[in-house]
Amino acid sequence: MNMIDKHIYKSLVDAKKAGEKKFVVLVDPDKLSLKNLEKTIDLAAKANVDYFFIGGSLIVNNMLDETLKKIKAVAPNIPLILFPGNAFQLSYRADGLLFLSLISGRNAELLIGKHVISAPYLKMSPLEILPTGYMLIEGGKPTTVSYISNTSPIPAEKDDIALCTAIAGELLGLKLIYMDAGSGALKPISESMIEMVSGATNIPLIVGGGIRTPEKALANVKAGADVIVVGNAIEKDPELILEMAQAVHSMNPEKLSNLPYN
Ligand code: 1GP
Repeated sequence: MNMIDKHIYKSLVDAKKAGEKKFVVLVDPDKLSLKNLEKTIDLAAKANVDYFFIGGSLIVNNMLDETLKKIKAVAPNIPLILFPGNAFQLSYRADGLLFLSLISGRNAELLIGKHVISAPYLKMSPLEILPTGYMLIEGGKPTTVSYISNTSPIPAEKDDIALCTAIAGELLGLKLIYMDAGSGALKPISESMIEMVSGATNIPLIVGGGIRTPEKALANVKAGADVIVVGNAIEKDPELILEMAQAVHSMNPEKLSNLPYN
């Protein structure tokens, strides 16, 4: 039986209200060896990671289902959220799905086109659908996502464009904003951009791309990010999960007193 309560969005909104920060480990089923996957799941369970995002721009093998099965077996209490790189990356073994609209771009297919194709499947599916305004921010090198999506990211210094894009996303009724510098970004998103966007919107703000240290993760949550996503750095060094999760959770009200990152 699935042990996850299907209330991912409610838990995100409640956490935001309470000033609680969430830490997400991104797993790209194509990149992780089975050995590293097992280690990553073990460490994530120990570190009280809040969610797994599962996805990648180019999942080319049949590892998606296998990965989901494996995580469910070892860490059944951590919700699994699909972060699909394309409309084929669907599995009912997950708990939720980021229904991404690429609002930083002007590619109609990724704003609404693919959604129309996948809508009837998603409507029937048991997955919790999380409508997400996805914003690519320039991160110092061209990313697979900007190449595949045929869109330009928002320039890293243009805080005002990010701000207006996020506000538009919220006004359109999207439930989450995900600002992403892209996997392995050389420059993660600046704290000033995070601060501006989070100050002007009320929906949970997810930030990822190129976050490599617990210090940067902490700086981002202090700037107003509600959810921090790390993939690449953890693929390289799974042990980082413990420090990263601790840094992000050190902001949480009940844990303020005894953690090293205050
Ligand atoms: C990418 O935001 C995620 O879409 C995570 O980025 O792999 O660089 O941590 P990293």
